[in-house]
Amino acid sequence: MNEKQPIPAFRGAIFDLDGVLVDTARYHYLAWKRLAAELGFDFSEAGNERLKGVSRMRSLEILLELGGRSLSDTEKEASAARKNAWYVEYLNSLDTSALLPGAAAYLGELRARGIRIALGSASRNAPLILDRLGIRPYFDALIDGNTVSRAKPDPEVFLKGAAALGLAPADCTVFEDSAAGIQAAKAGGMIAVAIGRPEHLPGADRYIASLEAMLL
Ligand code: B16
Ligand code: MG
Repeated sequence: MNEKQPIPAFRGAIFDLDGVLVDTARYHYLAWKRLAAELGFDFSEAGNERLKGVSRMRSLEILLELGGRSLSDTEKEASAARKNAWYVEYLNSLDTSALLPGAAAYLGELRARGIRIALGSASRNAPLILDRLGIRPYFDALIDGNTVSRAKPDPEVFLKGAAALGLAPADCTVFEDSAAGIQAAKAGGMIAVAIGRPEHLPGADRYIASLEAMLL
């Protein structure tokens, strides 16, 4: 992977959370697996890959599809709430070891350079996660699952991020680990840096293995 492809200078950075700054996929997996077990089927780690970057309700629908089950809307609401309660319980053991390589150092470096920073995540638990990891003070704006109505690949989350930073989309770089997120960033007119490989995340302006590659 060529990690040194140049990208244009930018004034704002917008970060996805899970898979970019922090690894909470394991906790999501354990909570979904517990729900699947209650519903009478097994849920594999391979299945969990399909839930990354996807909203809570859409994740539940994919899980039910994989298990060959269907639930009423009311049952779905209750199941999603149960999964989330377990997930939040697991988050109690979250500590700075869950921060991905280079994440805290790069946030610090951007702040020192006067770059404005926003979060652009699908997670409704984003504020809790940022607080537990002690990285909330780095952010000028938080846009998350509580503030957006349209899921990625719709660009809403990143357009709101740029607006909250007082910047034009073209002045912002988005850091993302999901294909839908890369599509959303490009649809919004932003520079997109993918954490991952081109074959999984087509259309980005640069590919890196982790934020460590961004450090000066
Ligand atoms: P919650 P991101 C996403 O976060 C996760 O990748 C995805 O697995 C999860 O279902 C989604 O947030 C919603 O999370 O249930 O906590 O609201 O990658 O957009 O930061
Ligand atoms: Mg993500």
